[in-house]
Amino acid sequence: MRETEDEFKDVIIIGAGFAGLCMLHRVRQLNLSARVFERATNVGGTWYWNSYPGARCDVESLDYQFAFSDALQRGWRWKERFAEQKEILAYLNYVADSLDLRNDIQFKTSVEKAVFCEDRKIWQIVTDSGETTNANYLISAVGCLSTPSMPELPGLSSYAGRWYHTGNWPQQDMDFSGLNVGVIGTGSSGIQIIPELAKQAQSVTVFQRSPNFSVPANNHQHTKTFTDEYYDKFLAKREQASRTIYGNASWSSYPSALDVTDRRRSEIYEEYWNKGGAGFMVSFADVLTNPKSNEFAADFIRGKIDSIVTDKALAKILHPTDHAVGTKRICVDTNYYETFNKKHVTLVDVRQCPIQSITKTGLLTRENSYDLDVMIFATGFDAMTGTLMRIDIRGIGGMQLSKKWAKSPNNFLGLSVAGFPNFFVITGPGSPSVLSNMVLSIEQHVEWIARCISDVGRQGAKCIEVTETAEKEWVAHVNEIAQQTLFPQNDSWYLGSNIVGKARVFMPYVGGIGQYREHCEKVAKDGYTGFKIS
Ligand code: N01
Repeated sequence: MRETEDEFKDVIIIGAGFAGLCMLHRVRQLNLSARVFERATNVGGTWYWNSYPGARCDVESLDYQFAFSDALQRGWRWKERFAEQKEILAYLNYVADSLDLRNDIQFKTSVEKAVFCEDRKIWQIVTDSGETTNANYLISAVGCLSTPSMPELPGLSSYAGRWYHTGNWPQQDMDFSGLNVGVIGTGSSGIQIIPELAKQAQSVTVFQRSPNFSVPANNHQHTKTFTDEYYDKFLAKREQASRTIYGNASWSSYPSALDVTDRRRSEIYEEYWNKGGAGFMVSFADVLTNPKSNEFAADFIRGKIDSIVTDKALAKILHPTDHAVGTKRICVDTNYYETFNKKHVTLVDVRQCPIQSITKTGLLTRENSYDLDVMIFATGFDAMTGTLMRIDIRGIGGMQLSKKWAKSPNNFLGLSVAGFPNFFVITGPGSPSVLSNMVLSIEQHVEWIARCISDVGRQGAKCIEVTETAEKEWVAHVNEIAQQTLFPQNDSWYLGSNIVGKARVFMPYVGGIGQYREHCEKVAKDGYTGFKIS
């Protein structure tokens, strides 16, 4: 297509999950034209693709929603404390319909390439259909966990059964009754799907490489009175939450696990365990910074595994021992450990007995072969950068983002990248993102970007780009804070170490969303310090 025929928009947004929908709405409020490109057939992002049985959010439903519209908030009622995937997807459809967003979203369309044209200061965006659109601004709303990671196991193409990845689940409901099912992977996705499969399947064989720490969700239905009362205080709570570390107003911590008696410590862990949810991680303020405090928490969870799983040898295999609690994201489950008391559920320790290959009928480890009708890969994601690095994004001088980020995903505030003008990343590496209530972080980023675009326009300028110096200083700050915690000490997807060949860099900002927000506010208030505006 000739350039003159290309369509022009003020803003192109990639992705129609929470971030893309929110950004589109905000851009429209600025009276700018926008288009969202979305590879799925509908809105939802991660909540569209992760539709496996048991998929649920580990942030409480009442906090996992937008705060920017009172009408939107009051028009929706969450059923449960932790919403299941179907309900979150319904919520996002409700948002898209209520705000009439669909006519600016182009579904079944992937962005393949985006090139910054230096002379005209615009982005030229090419989709998988070959269509080209020009835009002043390019905004990534691709999410942090949107590119599934498949292990390289020989023989998969010869397998006669069905196989699925939890992060790319078919949209229709599936019935596993009477089937022998194998699950590879015991992170959050595996831990959620295994109990659900065990309710249906004839047998479930779990292939575990590393055990994970998991705490009970203690999920329950909301009463109308509770929800009404909560909504009355919703905005005040959100404001309070945005000044905390993880974005949860109802989480509070005891100071240090080392300052209390053994008995008192156990009582406190018990209190958090019974409350349910990831709040267990903040039982004491130093769980993620002091190895001794962390080990107390780890011992408590291992003790719980022993008390739940009746076969003591099996309980031992489920004990996580290779990482500090929370340095891999803690899992939140419903009857995960209990499921291993069922006779038709088998645990295979593939660290002891590695998987050798997939066969025509199932899976072969060093010691056994397993006949499986269905194989489920709950093997995670190329997180935080994987999706963007697969798009051919080229900035100044034709520099490719994937090359720039090959050794480290350098950025400023997790929002902007030197050499890539007029390009913003919502909840990118270098921001709190996955270590916070994601919806809260998304809204904060969307608001910041909208204000920035509007301020640049008001100055009569066309282009905003972060400087190398500001980027370097931010990366140093993010690393310095991470080093004060236990996070960088253990392999995890936070560090990219689950992906072969990926640079090992701790990606999220752990200074807390309160402190992070202050950084962002200051930059904007001081006239976008660290940026060149032209
Ligand atoms: O992925 P993971 P996930 N052979 O990377 C194993 C979010 N999420 O999809 O640890 C055998 O955590 C791997 O083993 P190991 C949440 O943020 C949220 O479960 O590498 N095993 C590990 O056990 C979460 O943290 C919810 O040794 C192999 C597993 O696969 C993030 O998504 C729900 C293997 C991968 O675990 C990712 O979770 C679900 C191999 N070759 C997900 N390769 C909520 O509740 C990998 N594994 C909101």
